[in-house]
Amino acid sequence: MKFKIVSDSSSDLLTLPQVPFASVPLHIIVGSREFIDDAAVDLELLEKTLSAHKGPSGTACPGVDDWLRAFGEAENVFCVTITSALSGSYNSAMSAKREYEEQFPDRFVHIIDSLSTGPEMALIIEKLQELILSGKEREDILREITAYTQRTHLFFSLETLRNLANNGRVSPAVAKLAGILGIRVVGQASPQGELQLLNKCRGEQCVLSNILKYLREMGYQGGKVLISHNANEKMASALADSIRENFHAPDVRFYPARALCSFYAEKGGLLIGLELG
Ligand code: X90
Repeated sequence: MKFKIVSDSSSDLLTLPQVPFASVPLHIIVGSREFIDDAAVDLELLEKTLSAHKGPSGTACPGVDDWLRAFGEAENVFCVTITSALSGSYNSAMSAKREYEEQFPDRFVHIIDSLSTGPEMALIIEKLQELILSGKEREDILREITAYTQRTHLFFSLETLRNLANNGRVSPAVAKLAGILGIRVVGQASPQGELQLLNKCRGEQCVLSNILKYLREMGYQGGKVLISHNANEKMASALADSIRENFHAPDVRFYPARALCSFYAEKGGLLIGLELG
């Protein structure tokens, strides 16, 4: 196998139609129960368990062996991880890369720190698939994907930052700013791969018009958009429609997030990955 794409499960992708792909699950721990974010995870049961649970809950990133298993026998691996600013996933993938290349000197692993998550990772992965299918050589793929990651972006709308704050992924000050019932925060992945809040909104219309405004300000011109949501198909679909209409965007898709992003984005959360330029 010449090329393989690997990511952790925060990309929300389980398979790719045309290129060998593996997703390496993160784990969600709720009291004494552990949910593995793979194809078999019961998202409804996770949601029920979380709502009923009063104590702490958390997550764990993949270990080095999990990554090594996913790299498998591939000659060239392109691997995309969740932001290294919020998770150990990237570091663990880097250790796996070192072991893999030491054990098989003729093989190559390139790890991309997405400095983001969810749909922005999915954009990078779909672009990798396209580059591989077009028959390009490894060095060209590497150059083009590096340039591509400079023109993707992630916005989000969240109804609560509780799980992020309880797990130390946002500062208590940021969580406090967002902590009022009925308020949604709109934000983006910062250049350092952290959460950056942009505005607070009461009501869906405010979120939708804010996101359109930020897209315009960024110079978005109708590139591909992927939207993942936690139990909020209605808003995801409304946002997709207005992006299609306002920017004549031909490729705007939405889908439910899987376990890791659902846990942190929480009910009602939306993540929006987009291509600029
Ligand atoms: O290693 C681990 O246990 C995983 C920790 C992941 C923490 C962050 C997950 C964020 C999920 C929330 C909104 C989008 C934030 C984007 C900032 C880059 C989604």
